[in-house]
Amino acid sequence: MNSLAVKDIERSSFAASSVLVALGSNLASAAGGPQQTLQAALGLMPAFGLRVRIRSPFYRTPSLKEDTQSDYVNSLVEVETALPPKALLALLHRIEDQFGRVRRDRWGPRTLDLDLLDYRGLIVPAAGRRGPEAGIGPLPLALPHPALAERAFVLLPLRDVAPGWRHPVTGVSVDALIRSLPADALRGIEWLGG
Ligand code: PH2
Ligand code: MG
Ligand code: MG
Repeated sequence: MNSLAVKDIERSSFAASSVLVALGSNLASAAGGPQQTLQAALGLMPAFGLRVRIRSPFYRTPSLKEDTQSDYVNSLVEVETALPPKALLALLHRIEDQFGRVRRDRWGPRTLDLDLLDYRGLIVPAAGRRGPEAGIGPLPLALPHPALAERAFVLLPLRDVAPGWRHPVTGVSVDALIRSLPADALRGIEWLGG
């Protein structure tokens, strides 16, 4: 009989091929407020060789780390790129810089944050420079993004863009990750559309 072995089915569900980038902003930039900043960053991506294939709606989300900080606007895109992951991460940092990103402290408010969440299912463990000693500069490449599974502001737009997505390390689906968030994790999140 011509059927797939279970191990092949498992492998095929892990065979992620997309490159996913999360966008966030909670400070105005020269382009305008947070949502306009995200729009402008998306508009600039093709000039940097990044083709945006799918974009999620925008969400207004309470700041995760500091309830004294302004709300964020978050979104998420699937991009097409010929760049390898380290070069892509460096490019994302350059685009952040173009929007006046200033790094004063690790969790400070930001004009533009572009996080590489998943690069075709590749696994690159987080090495060095994390935690309190990490300083305030950009962190080295880690894939998938280490905090992705706990963040409603990433998981909701991720489900919009890639509903069949599974965590490359655990195999847990994006739906199951959303369901296992703490009860209050979705509180205050507003769907902005767009
Ligand atoms: N990004 C952070 C810290 N906290 N909170 C929300 N709601 N959205 C973010 O994008 C975000 C955050 C660090 O990058
Ligand atoms: Mg970042
Ligand atoms: Mg971030």
